[in-house]
Amino acid sequence: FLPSRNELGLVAVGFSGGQTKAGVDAAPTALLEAGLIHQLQNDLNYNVTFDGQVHTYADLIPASDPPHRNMLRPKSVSAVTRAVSSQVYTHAAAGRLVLTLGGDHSIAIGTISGTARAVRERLGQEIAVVWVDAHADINTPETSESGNIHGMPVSFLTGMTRSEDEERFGWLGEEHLISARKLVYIALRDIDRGEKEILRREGIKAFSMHDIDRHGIGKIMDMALGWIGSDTPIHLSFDVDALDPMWAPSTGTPVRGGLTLREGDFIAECVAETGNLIALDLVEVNPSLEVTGAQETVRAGCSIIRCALGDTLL
Ligand code: HAR
Ligand code: MN
Ligand code: MN
Ligand code: MN
Repeated sequence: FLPSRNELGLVAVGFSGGQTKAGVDAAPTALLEAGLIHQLQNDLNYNVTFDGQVHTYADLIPASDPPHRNMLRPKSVSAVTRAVSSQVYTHAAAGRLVLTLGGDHSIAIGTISGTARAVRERLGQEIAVVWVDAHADINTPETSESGNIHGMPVSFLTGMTRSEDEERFGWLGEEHLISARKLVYIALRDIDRGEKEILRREGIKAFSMHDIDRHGIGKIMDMALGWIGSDTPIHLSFDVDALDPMWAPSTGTPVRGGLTLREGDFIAECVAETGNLIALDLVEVNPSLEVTGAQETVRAGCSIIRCALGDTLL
């Protein structure tokens, strides 16, 4: 069931409702205009299945969407991620490696739930998630200081946050969830107080920038992939703000002291080398921030994608 070597499903999600800055919804278009599909087809030999649309899900966004349990725009994010989940599921169930272009990181509620369900159905197995980010995005609605759902996706995906309300993430079932034991963070450096407590309590594997400085990225990847084990399908969720703003300035919540471009590419290459990658998200590129730097960030995003999808130097 692991995706056939050269089949790729592409989902373009032009959605920004998980946070408050306009522009992140324009990222898929910017990445595609940079020639991403050509690179995937011609340089990497993928057969790309793509509906040709940057989805905005306009018909799914309700006219009224008041805050609920401290979440901003809960119905909108719920409806969009539900649709994304089924798009990603369809590609994965058809044996395609799934590449999703965000959008803000709330969309991972959709992407990861989609692959989790497909792998559970086909293999009876749980997926592993490698979450590369300056942030842990594991706030519950109650611990969040911002109310932005892009800071909460992991709490929904691990079942720590649950809802009975179908229109506000109640659609997430057991088949969509992941195990906190099979989640690994890399590049963390801006974690909220409540998140630290959650990470500690749940015993979640996390490699911070401090750990990367201490051991080097090579050793960190050995430890991260060793934790996951060799025969587990991996969903790689890559937030471009994991990179230092020197390399990726055009993003909504930049944090200094991050990965070099090479370290980011290396992480992606190591995941590719396992042969177990089943899905990749590239999120939080915001082309409207840093007028001068947007092309740099877009190029960095394309580079991460190529590396994760198996581009090799030699
Ligand atoms: N922790 C903060 C919050 O919950 C900031 C989250 C920022 N998230 C992203 N995705 N940019 O990683 O609001
Ligand atoms: Mn994130
Ligand atoms: Mn982030
Ligand atoms: Mn903070």
